[in-house]
This record gives sequence, structure tokens and C-alpha cells, in this order.
Amino acid sequence: MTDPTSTPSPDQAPPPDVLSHTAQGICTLTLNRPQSLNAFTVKMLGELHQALEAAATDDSVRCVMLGGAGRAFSAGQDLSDPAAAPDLREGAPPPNLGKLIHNAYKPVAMRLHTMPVPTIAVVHGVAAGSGANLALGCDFVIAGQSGSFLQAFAKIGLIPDAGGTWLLPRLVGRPRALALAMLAEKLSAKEAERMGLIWRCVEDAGLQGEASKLAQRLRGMPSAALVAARQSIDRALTMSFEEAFDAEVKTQTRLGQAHDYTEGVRAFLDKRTPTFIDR
Ligand code: T3D
Repeated sequence: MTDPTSTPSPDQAPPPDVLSHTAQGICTLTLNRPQSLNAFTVKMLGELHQALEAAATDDSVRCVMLGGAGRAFSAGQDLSDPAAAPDLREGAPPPNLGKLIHNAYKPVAMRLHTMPVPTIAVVHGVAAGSGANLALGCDFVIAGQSGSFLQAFAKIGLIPDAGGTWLLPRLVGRPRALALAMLAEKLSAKEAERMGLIWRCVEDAGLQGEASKLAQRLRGMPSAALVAARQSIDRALTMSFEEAFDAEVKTQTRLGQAHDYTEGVRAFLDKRTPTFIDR
């Protein structure tokens, strides 16, 4: 991920809180508040939403990678952001966290959940609180061996948010989801991989290379089918076998009539690499 090294001169605009770079079909988004371990402010969440929206509506983008600048992925909500921090003065009204989560986190989490192309979270260092759960909301989570995941919420009297209550039991089952939420212990990337919370843990030195290899592979694949697989699997978790089967019939009918299926079969018969275009 991009690591900002230059200090802006006083007349320069400050760097954005989310860096975005698209090349050869891969959109790389970098959370860029390294001084606070990429903790989320309302401004940063707005920028992240805008960047995801731009990637979602850019037909040249076929894969999105999300990572963090500096030594961490993200420390979750910025606890000093006035939108979230309790006003410690005597008699001051309590903050409305629901409003913050609904207005600032929900658009980001929903956009990630419904991206028309595969998404990869590239986690080095810690991913805590909402930072962990936005990462876990990506299709693939790949982490360096010194990375870690922390459902920090219980330490400050909250529950997992940013989609955490939906994601955690689906990823690791109820007993482990409860332990992660209630004990709020840091989980190493290796252990996260072992329990199925994330896709892969790799050597720190190989993290960027492995993530890029995965993105390059995904950009050549049929995006519409990959996204339909995500949606179908997510939906099937609350369906009967027959409902899931019937949903497969519907989706396969749609995909079978799309360009990518014809192209995939033709390319197979012609013994050449297919060119997929559907999104
Ligand atoms: O509350 C709501 O608004 C509702 C929404 C909630 C969503 C959430 O995400 S709640 C959970 C919020 N996150 C946390 O509670 C995590 C807090 N941070 C930590 O526990 C630790 O910082 C870490 C385990 C993430 C990393 O520890 P370590 O030892 O590697 O780093 P550090 O020294 O604690 O932090 C480095 C700097 O980042 C430090 O600033 P300084 O002293 O160098 O100026 C620290 O204050 C800052 N920082 C870390 N996390 C946050 C933060 N600043 C603001 N908000 C943070 N969440």
C-alpha cells in the first residue's frame, strides 16, 4: 500500500484520508491516517464511501484492494472524533452512536457488501473494531503474519458493529463469535486463518506480492459470476435446501444467458484464454 513519506508544505492541501489508484483493472484504496493507525473519522468514512462508489461505477475496475498506510490496517472508530467521543463535561448530552453508524458506516459497509467486483482486504498490523469488521466484509482477507484482529468493542462497552454481528458467526460459528465479541482479545493472523476468520495468513514480506497476485487473478475472471456466488452463498445461509436450489436455478438461468458464459465455453473449446466483460 502507498506509504506517504512527504510532509505537505503549508500552502499544499493535506493529503486525502483515503488514497485511490486504479491501474490495469485493479483499484487500490489505502486508508491514510497513519498517525492514528488509520482510525476512522466521519470525513474518512465519507472519502472511503466515495472511493468505493467510484470503483463500483467504473467499468474498467475488476477488483478492489483495501489496505492501510503506516504500521496498521485500521484501529477502528477514531475515539477522539467529536462525532463519536463522549462529551466528558458534567451534564453534557451523550453521543448518538446509532446516528454515526447509520449515516457514516452503513453506506461504506453496504457498498462493500454489494460491490460488483471482488474485494480484497490486505491486513498488515492491527485491524481493530470497525476496522476489523470492514476488512472481514471483503470477499478475501489476506494478512501478514504479524497482523492481528481485535473486536475491541467490549473494552469500551459496545457490541461489534460495522456488520460484525452478521459476519462473525457466519465466519467462525457462534461459540467463537461470542468469545471474540465478549473477550475482546487480540487474535493473531495465523490463528485467524486457522479458525476460518480470514482467507490466508502469509509472511509479512510476501503480503503485498500475494495480494497483488490474487487481484491479478481475479481481474481476469468473470466478475458477474463471482459476485453472484458471493450473493448466493450469503443468502443460502438462511434458506432451506430447496429454496437455495431454486435460487441457484434462477441465477444460473441469468448467467447462462450472459456474455461471459458463451465466451467461457467458446474459449474452452478454442483452447484460448477467455475475455470476460460482464459486471
Ligand atoms: O464508538 C463509536 O463511535 C461507535 C463506533 C464504534 C466502532 C469501533 O470501531 S469501536 C472500537 C474503536 N477502537 C478501539 O477501541 C481500539 C483502540 N486502540 C487500541 O486498542 C490500540 O491502539 C491498538 C490495539 C489498535 C493498537 O495498539 P498499539 O499499542 O499498537 O498502538 P497505540 O500506541 O495504542 O496507538 C498508536 C496511536 O494511535 C496512539 O496515538 P499517539 O499516542 O501516538 O498520539 C493512539 O492514541 C492512536 N489510536 C489508536 N487507536 C485509536 C487511536 N486514536 C483514535 N482512535 C482510535 N481508535
